[in-house]
Amino acid sequence: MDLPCGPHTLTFADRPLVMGVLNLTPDSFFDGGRHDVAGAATRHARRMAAEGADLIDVGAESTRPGADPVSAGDELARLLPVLEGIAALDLGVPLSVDTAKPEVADRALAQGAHLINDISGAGEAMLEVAARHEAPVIAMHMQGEPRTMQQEPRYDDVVAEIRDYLAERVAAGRDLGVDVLVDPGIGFGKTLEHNLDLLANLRELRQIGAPLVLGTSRKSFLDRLLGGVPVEERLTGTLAVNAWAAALGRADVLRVHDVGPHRQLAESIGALRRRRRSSAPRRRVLARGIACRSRIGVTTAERAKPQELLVDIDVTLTAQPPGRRDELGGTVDYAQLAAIAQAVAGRHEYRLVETLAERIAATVGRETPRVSGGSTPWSRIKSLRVRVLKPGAAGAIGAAEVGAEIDWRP
Ligand code: HH2
Repeated sequence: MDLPCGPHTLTFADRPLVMGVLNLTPDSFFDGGRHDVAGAATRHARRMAAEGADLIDVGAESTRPGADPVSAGDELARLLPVLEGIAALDLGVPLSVDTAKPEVADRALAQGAHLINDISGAGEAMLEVAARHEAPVIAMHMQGEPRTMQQEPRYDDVVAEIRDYLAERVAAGRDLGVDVLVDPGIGFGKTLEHNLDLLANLRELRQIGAPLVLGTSRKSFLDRLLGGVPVEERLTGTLAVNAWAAALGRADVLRVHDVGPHRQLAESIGALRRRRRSSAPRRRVLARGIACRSRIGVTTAERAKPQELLVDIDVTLTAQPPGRRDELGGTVDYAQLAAIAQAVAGRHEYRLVETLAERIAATVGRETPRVSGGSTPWSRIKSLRVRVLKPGAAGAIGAAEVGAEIDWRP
């Protein structure tokens, strides 16, 4: 997917993009005071571009827990000279402005920034600024405000609440023709457990259908997770969490202080993803139309005697290691798939076809039927689809097919 971003294009393909952090603040939790004079800031921007940053995020207000707000005037006084300096370097990299103030975003976009990064979720005024400049926006979730956000954050279901909130911001952006990227806001009004729940369930946030941005870099949840690690020593933890998030959670943009190591991480993930795609076509073993008999139905009368069912089982297998293409150990036995379906159908009474489908799937998953002779099985079941059809019931209501289908994962 390509996202226009001023004269640049953000391409979301095999690897996550690396967004380098440039804080022009005296008080940011990691790089505060290091780049708060214009010369140091532009040098750091150039270094990050050379190390492989895909974007540079320039911020002039610290949002660390407990930070005091900064006026728009002070924020602009820090930002504008640096944006001008970096724009003059022509680094070939889009610049984002990390601000929650629409008036600051407006001036920054006019001065050469290309997208907005708003930790306050990109409200209507911010979306209007973005629309006017035809700039994309990162909408980040935060509970509360930086000064107080870590005092007892609460959620009923942190993943669902944040997914719904971000989906709503994407919809609001779409109404104005603005491309919105989403960010769950790690550490912004979240306990360690909230952060871990979000990181472990990023795919649920991806269902929103917008590019997913993630900022874990050297944050204090790593200190708590790892049992006391100062900010200077959190690079390894950051890399581990970001590798997980990009490889398994499919995070699209990693917002980081350490660009070089993250570009290596991103390239490694990209190479592995391409390799897996080229070397491992998806394999499915099918056993369809398996004739089964079962006492099944909602009413007692229906369950009084067995009825004919047709069961389809589609087994998706894990990738084959190179050089192990035609080996019996790498597949499942479709004769055994049929035998399992018939045994599970005949063993009990069921009221619902989906219950039977689930039982068949769980049994196939547990017993992983191997082809005899495949003495050292190395392949695993990645997922299963089981469909149970009731031909008799379909005929009675004038339908071609009735039944249920479930997707199952180990
Ligand atoms: N985190 C920080 C600031 N901006 N923006 C997005 N989209 N996502 C984040 O997770 C995020 C963010 C906080 O980190 P940092 O800028 O390094 O610190 P400080 O706020 O103290 O300047």
